[in-house]
Amino acid sequence: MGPRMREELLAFVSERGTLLEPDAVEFLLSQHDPIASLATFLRSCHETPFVVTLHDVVRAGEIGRKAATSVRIAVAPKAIPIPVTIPASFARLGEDASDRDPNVRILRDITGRSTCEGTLEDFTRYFRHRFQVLRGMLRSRRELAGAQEIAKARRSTREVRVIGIVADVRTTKKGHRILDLEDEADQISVLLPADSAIAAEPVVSDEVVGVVGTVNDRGLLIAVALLRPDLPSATRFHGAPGHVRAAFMSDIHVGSRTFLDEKWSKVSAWLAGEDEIARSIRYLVVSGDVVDGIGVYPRQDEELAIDDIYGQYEALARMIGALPDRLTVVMLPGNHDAVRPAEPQPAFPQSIQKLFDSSVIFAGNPSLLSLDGVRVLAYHGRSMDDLVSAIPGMSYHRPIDGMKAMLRMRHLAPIYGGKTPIAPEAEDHLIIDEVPDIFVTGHVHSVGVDQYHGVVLVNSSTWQAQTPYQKMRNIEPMPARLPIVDLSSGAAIIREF
Ligand code: D5M
Ligand code: FE
Ligand code: ZN
Repeated sequence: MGPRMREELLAFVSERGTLLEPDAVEFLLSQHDPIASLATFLRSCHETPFVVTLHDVVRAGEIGRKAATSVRIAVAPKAIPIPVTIPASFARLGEDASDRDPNVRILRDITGRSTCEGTLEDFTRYFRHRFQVLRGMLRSRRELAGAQEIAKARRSTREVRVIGIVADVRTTKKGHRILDLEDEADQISVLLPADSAIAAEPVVSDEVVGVVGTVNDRGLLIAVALLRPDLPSATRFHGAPGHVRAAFMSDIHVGSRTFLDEKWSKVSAWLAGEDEIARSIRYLVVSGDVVDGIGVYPRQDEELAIDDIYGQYEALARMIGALPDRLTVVMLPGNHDAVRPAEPQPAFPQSIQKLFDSSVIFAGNPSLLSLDGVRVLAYHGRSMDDLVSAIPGMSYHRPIDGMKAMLRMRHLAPIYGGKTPIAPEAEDHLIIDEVPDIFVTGHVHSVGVDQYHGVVLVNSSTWQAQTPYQKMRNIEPMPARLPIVDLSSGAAIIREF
């Protein structure tokens, strides 16, 4: 389908005051009548959604399963251009952000609260805490009411419900999946039959799941249902009064030769300019990898433009200092930054904080923030590397899928012992305990906005071009995109620079 159709489709979308996810655009353009397909979907909604996802349009009405499969294959491997259609209402409703005082609180992070020494007792205590909290969430699910301890369930001849942490997961030659589930006292092997839908469910090590099934005469639990803590089905977006916006960045990688300084100048000038949307942005959340760091990977020195760690933060401090005063910046570390690599990571040390204007607020990774009362869970996203390796079909190009998986598991970094180093703190700070209004990650150098059970999802792009390492691994970044979320409605847009 030609560029005319694309334009018409985007114009239609903008007229309706909604946005189309890039995958959804490509999908619709592969349909016989893209606008009619979209209109059918919109008619089926009670309210116009702020973003229409691939999932939405695939499910909508007459669109067959076959088409969905072929499109998934067609769009998966390459980066897709983001349509920069901004609904007129987004610009019109904006409120001047300089009219009110900023209201930022860090509700939760590890800074100053680390207790971990890495002893064996620390590990045991850490996993017990993870298990108990997530089991508590699972127990409140109707399907798992009355869940039994594994030791008791294994002797039952009736249908049982158990909750355990996944110690191992494997696939048999016949395509069955076997989970080894553990609770505090016992363990059991669970079979997800090859011919059932649950066998296709991705399960990862160290997540906590619930199983309904029957134990056979060999002590194997044959599952009929697999349950995750997940989010309640409809969470309400707790909007702030007034249409003030937050913008999201990450992975600036200052100090790298591939840092995109021209793109940075563009976004910086736009933020300081007269654009109505720019003027409505009050908060800028920066979710890690703010500089490229030193010695993060082998032979990094060959790719550095600034080879001094303080020099990198000083350059960043100048860039942040040049942003307009109405912006309150909240900054987290990532895996390239100068704090301990193990998660949860504390906020930057004083030696780095003092390089910045006093208006910058430093938080740990992850952290739960409140911006005008809107709860933002910000996490750099290192665990995406492990999810991409563990879950078939998961891709660096679709970080939103990984974020939804995290929400279903109610955990930011379920897999222990992979690429994501995790410090065994007394409590598991990587559990998604409270349901946020906005969930943001970075790290994968892609971009996306979506929602899941009422939570706005944001993946916050990068300001670094493709690195030689990413080229080798065929990771195509989508740099210089700025996701912006309206803190009153939860509506989200992506602005490209
Ligand atoms: O990560 C930027 C992107 O590059 C992200 O998609 C992960 C990928 N990446 C980087 N290093 C590795 C390693 N060692 N293994 C797998 N994937 C990797 P950043 O944190 O900016 O380096
Ligand atoms: Fe990065
Ligand atoms: Zn990173």
